[in-house]
Amino acid sequence: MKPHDNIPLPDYREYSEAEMHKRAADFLADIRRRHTVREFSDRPVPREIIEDCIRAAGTAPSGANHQPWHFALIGSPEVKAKVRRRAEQEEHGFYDEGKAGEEWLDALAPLGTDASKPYLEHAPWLIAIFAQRRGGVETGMERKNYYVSESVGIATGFLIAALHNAGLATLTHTPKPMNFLNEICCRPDHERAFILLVAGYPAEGASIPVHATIKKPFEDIVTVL
Ligand code: IYR
Repeated sequence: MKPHDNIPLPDYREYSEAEMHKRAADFLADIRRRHTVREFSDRPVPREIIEDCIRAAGTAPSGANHQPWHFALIGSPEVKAKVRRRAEQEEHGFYDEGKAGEEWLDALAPLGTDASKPYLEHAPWLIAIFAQRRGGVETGMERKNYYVSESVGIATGFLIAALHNAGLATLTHTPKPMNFLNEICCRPDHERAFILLVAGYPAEGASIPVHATIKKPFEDIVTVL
């Protein structure tokens, strides 16, 4: 075993039980207002806001603290246009050329989605999230990473919550396959495109599918032992 150093837990804050009840309820009320949006305004959003949200994502727990993620922040209209063109190509194969299969298309029908993805150009920011198969606690290391999907999934959750907290709408977009993002974002082969996150203001009059508002009752998602 290698020696390890510890430091006293920094920054922990204990709340009274009353405060805890209020904070838990307030967070619930706030996160309940988050909805995935597919109609975005082209109103600009300052880059520093998105960058702070990515900093928040970067604090997520990860396997062996290797932080196996990379966030490619895309604001350039030319790059967004490229992403849209390549994503729509893949989505065309998915929706219109049989790649999805009947069961998948049937599951998506209540969302009303199709191969057209104008928001990839309209929204001010796209964040291509990459999962690193190899890396380490410092950039440039070549060690094996662990629990990569779990770690990047948690970081993505932090990012979505941070963007919502900042007042921005998000969409998790996953064209299949997504490896064109490696090429466009100049990311190496040992990184796998995980999710393409769209972030910005919702378009005026934006709507969401009724299907997306159906949330499982608490009793169905929890077992208390
Ligand atoms: N990537 C496609 C299809 C799609 C798949 C799932 I699973 C969704 O929850 C939503 C869409 C698209 O973005 O249209």
